[in-house]
Amino acid sequence: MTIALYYSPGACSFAPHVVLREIGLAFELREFSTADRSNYSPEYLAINPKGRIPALLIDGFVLTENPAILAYLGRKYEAAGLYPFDASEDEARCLELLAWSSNTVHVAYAQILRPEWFVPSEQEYPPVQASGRGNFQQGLPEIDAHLARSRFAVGNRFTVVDPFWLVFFRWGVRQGYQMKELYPSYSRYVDTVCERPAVGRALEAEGISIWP
Ligand SMILES: N[C@@H](CCC(=O)N[C@@H](CS)C(=O)NCC(=O)O)C(=O)O
Repeated sequence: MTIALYYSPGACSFAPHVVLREIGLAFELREFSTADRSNYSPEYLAINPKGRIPALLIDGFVLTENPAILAYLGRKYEAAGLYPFDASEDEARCLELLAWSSNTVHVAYAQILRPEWFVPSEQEYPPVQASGRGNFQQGLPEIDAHLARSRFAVGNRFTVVDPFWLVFFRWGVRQGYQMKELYPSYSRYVDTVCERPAVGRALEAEGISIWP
């Protein structure tokens, strides 16, 4: 069975990358870097016509959209314990946080990095980016407050949501935010999550780090 993750170093594809390693699957990493726009190459568009990263290929089945990929992996490989089946409220929370992470926090960051997706003319980029920074900086304290009450995104267990939140933390560092001072609970949680061997291996494989 061929399992492949189409990723770009440091992109949101880092979340399913960690999940694949947590599950312990043998998989191929296929790099299509957003930095050089190879995610818009004909080769990648044949996999995902939207040109967005990530895409997951499992035995001929291609899946896109991070929340779908993360929930699918968590549910399909139930034994890894990355998806809460046992308590319906936990499962609902997991889906709620995947949706919010994708449609609110991730989109805020896209406003900063890719204003051209939101407005047609370059003159309009600065206000879109400013609004993105505002929106992103609303998401980060929400995560911090959540983690002041809860060990992981969903209660006491590491789930498919957590590697997604690790991505946002790293992006906050990249934006130059004083993450440790501003978001102490989020920072402590990231230290804990980074102790997981799967996270360390994924960082190494992508050639990235949380801190510069
Ligand atoms: N809704 C998509 C969004 C994916 C997305 O926008 N990914 C970024 C990387 S984090 C991307 O593909 N960017 C393309 C680019 O920057 O050209 C999802 O949840 O998977």
